[in-house]
Amino acid sequence: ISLDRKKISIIGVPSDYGQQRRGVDMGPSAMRYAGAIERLEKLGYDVIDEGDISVHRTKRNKQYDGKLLNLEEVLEVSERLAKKVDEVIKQDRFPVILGGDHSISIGSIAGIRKHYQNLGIIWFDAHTDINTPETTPSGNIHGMPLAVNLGLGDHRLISIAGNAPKLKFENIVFIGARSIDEGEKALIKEKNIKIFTMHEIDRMGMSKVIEETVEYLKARHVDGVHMSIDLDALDPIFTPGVGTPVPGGITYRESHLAMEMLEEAKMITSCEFVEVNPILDERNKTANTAVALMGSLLGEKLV
Ligand code: 6HN
Ligand code: MN
Ligand code: MN
Ligand code: MN
Repeated sequence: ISLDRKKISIIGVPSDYGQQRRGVDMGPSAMRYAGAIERLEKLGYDVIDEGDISVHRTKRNKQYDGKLLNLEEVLEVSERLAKKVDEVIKQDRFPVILGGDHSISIGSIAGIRKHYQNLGIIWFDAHTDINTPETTPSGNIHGMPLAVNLGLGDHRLISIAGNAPKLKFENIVFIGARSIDEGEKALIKEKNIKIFTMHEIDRMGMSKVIEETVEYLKARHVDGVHMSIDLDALDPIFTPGVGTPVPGGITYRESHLAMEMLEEAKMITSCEFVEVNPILDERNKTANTAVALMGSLLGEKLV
């Protein structure tokens, strides 16, 4: 799939089942309202808004299955999303996925992975979302999508769209992390996963961080790269509308530079924008930032 073909499909995933704060299910609406489709059309893309994956709103939050909150609902959404993403890529269109909380990555990566043998992942996030049912402090599945895609965790989650692990530890790059649970730290160290925490961003600058990210993934010979951005990667000053804000994050300009450099690298083959919660936001600031980043990632220039 190549962005040169100028065909994009927007897929909304109005799910808040991966965590316990209401409102993140309205993220896709907030990003559409912030002008996502018009912004991409202005760049010359043929944009199809595929609408939202259907998410049932019947049961809520109370039923734990072991330590996995809303497991049945997350499974259902993930299966549907994986199928939709698969269809879109089959049509040779570039998927832009709008969340929803970060548990949606279970389905998006499961769908994307069918088209790549050696998929790379760039994960912008204050967190590392690599908890397992054993290490989770919360039971919230939005803290687990990478573990699931690596084949760790509940068997029903890891077998969405096929049993084989969807990702390799060495094909993941974390950028912006500053809140990592003990169990996650142990796994990141054990598997030697590439990570640029806020410390590295401070020391090296975002420019060098992205250069090294691109070099690293090229050296891994990835055949596609999925860019997943949790808006809590940015400092809450710029993106207050997120469920799990952590101070000391990426600045507005640093985030744009990252997107601009990834666009120049012509490496990204799918992307998603998650954890936008308009209920917690200030005048749709977080959705506006997400859509501006989308513009930069997909080729918008300052002049
Ligand atoms: N997110 N590490 C914490 C947990 O509950 O597992 C927070 C996860 C946040 C997840 O922001 O996508
Ligand atoms: Mn249902
Ligand atoms: Mn996060
Ligand atoms: Mn996340």
